[in-house]
Amino acid sequence: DATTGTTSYDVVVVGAGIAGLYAIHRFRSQGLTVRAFEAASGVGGVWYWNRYPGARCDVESIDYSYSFSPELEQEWNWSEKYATQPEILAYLEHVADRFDLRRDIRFDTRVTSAVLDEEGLRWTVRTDRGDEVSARFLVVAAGPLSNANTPAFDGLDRFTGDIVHTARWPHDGVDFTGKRVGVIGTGSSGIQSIPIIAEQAEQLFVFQRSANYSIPAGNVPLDDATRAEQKANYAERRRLSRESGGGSPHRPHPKSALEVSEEERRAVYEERWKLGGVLFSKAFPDQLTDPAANDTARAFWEEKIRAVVDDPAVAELLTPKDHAIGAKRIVTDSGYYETYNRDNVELVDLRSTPIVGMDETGIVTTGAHYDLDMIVLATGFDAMTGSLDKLEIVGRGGRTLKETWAAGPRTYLGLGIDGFPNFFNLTGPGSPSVLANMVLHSELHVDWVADAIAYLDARGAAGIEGTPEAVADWVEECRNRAEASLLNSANSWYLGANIPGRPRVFMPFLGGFGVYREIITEVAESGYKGFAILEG
Ligand code: NA7
Repeated sequence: DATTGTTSYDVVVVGAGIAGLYAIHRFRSQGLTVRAFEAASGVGGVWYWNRYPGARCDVESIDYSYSFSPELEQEWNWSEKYATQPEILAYLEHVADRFDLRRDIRFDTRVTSAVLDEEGLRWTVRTDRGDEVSARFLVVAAGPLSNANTPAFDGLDRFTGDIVHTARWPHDGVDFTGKRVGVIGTGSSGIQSIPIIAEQAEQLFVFQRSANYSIPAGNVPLDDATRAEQKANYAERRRLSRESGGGSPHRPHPKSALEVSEEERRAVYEERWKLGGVLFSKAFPDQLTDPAANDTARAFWEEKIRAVVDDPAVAELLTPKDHAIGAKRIVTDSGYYETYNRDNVELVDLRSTPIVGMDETGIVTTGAHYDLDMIVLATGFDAMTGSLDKLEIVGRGGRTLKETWAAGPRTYLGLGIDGFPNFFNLTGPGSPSVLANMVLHSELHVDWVADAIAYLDARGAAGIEGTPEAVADWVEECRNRAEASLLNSANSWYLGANIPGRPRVFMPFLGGFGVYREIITEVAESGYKGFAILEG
């Protein structure tokens, strides 16, 4: 380690976002030595980088909080039902300070490679700042949505105005006043930032390739009484969240969407609509498996949106045509559809007039030239595996993870990969992370890994490695679950479908958070069934 001179650790943690921060705390409290590397200048991961205006979490603040410390739960006061990016970042900075985590993090340092020593079962980790350290365990907490995607638009570098990416937003903000702005992309990042950009800009053009389903956040400030009530019931709220499909305390209606009366169905959807955001996709248990059930939710959504958007032709363009509602993550917005009633906003349909490229002064589509001062790329991420690909992870026989996963990621429980002993990739492919509450999921993974290390240490064992059979079975299990779901048919980042050249494989585990938690807990309790325990 270039600063301390220490070169040997129990664990190297890559990334100091939600999972990485807790990993440092948990491993340390178990007496392990930890070195964390973080490419950014501060903690927070996704909440450090994504500073675009309007950035907000789509899980309620009270649930999108660490559960490992009851004191922390009681001390921290969220100001809104759905927290903004600055507030979540402030929370994560508070956690880093409160648990004195920064002393084990090297900031502004990107891990460039991790190479396995097969004999000694150690990982040699190198960084772009010249560090070379060795660790028994490699824990990657680089985040499933961290590698920003900039599509290869022809002539993008010729554009003489400003270009900003939502996932690399400048720290001192962006002033849109008096500007002609083009936003490309209508996922969460586009849909959350567009209403705010529209208020400031002289003219806003939204370049939409696929329409998305978005639902108002229904955000409200939290008053003292609500907070007190939430905190008094925190333990129960956590219990329900841990058992649930998505890591929050809400449950779907017990019956199928097609079993209930029209009146009851509407009442259930109305209630979910008021709750706001992403949970609308789970109002009924069969909504994401049965197209007819899904259709009832879609019809309800469509009615709501058509009532907001003045121009029926624009409302039609804003209505998704190619995926079931919830098959891509439903966006949680604040005033998105209303934005299209403004005189200074124009929706450009890239399906009928695709982008040809950029020139010095703007964006050229097959239909027109759009004169712009600024282009905002809200074009998402090379998700789930993109950040791992940038790390050169070399396992047994000199084989890289990238080669091993060329046809799609292969894991056992998301936690074990044959050929890569003592390597744990947190919240990645093979786990339900991106479909669940990322904070509770990160804790689940970190606790599982910490317990596995304790298990090895108690036996004097040197390592743990998913067996090829267990990996093959889990890949099959994940595939079967995906094939039974409507999520498998959308062109989403869950399948890498947004990145040219990626194999089309549904990457998350679709059985739900509670079920996944039971499975991995049972595996640990059974003495790590499906893993080989390696002797020193
Ligand atoms: P998303 O959801 O992947 O959205 C990216 C958007 O950018 C989406 O509308 C894409 O259209 C569009 N896009 C991507 N490439 C292009 C090109 N080449 N041309 C035109 N449009 C393009 O990313 P976000 O950052 O919004 O959100 C990611 C997750 O973060 C979100 O799901 C939440 O979980 C939080 P497409 O749909 O591919 O046609």
